[in-house]
Amino acid sequence: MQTEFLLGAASPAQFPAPGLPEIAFLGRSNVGKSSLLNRLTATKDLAFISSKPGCTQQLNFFRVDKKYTFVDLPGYGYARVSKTERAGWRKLIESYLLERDNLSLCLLLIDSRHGWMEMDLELSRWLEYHKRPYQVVATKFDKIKKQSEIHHALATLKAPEASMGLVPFSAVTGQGVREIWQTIKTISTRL
Ligand SMILES: Nc1nc2c(ncn2[C@@H]2O[C@H](COP(=O)(O)OP(=O)(O)OP(=O)(O)O)[C@@H](O)[C@H]2O)c(=O)[nH]1
Ligand SMILES: [Mg+2]
Repeated sequence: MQTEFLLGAASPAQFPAPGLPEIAFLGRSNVGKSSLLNRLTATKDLAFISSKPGCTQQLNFFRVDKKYTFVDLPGYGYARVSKTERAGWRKLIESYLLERDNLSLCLLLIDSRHGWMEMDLELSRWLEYHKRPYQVVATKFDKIKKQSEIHHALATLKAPEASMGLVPFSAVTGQGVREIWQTIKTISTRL
């Protein structure tokens, strides 16, 4: 897959001109947004990954296969940033989600082991209110090993009805890649 880094934006003025159908990666800090992006595009070091939360601090735009733009967003819920900084990120992410005309799909990531946290629910309601189509991705599914725990996770993670469903995903095994691509392709043809 031919993928290139376009630019990193720290303010709406720096967003690239809207063109191709755009896919946004949203979720708590450290949930695995950059890892998902790399796995979907089968590029190892495209989006920078770190075990340290708060790694991605701006909106990073990538052109994928000359057909899509993927946007890696900074994670929310990271405790070790100042209040002002957090408010700044929130404003940046919200203005992106509100104003971006070519935004086709949001991927809302939640950690399979922790499930829905208050801020994830808040974001899902916000996306619904603003009529942004989104699919829920349950990340790090490889960390759930026992069959009984897998059943339990799938039963409790449940996607909101207004979403496009939930896909269990692992950046380690590649589980879920095909399903997510299917959603991206389906929704992009609607634009
Ligand atoms: N076992 C396992 N580890 C994962 C998976 N996805 C991500 N990780 C690990 O989780 C950590 C965070 O991954 P990132 O992709 O950087 O997370 P992020 O959401 O982009 O984080 P921020 O940019 O800080 O918001 C890294 O140590 C990854 O190696 C997965 O599917 N399985
Ligand atoms: Mg990241």
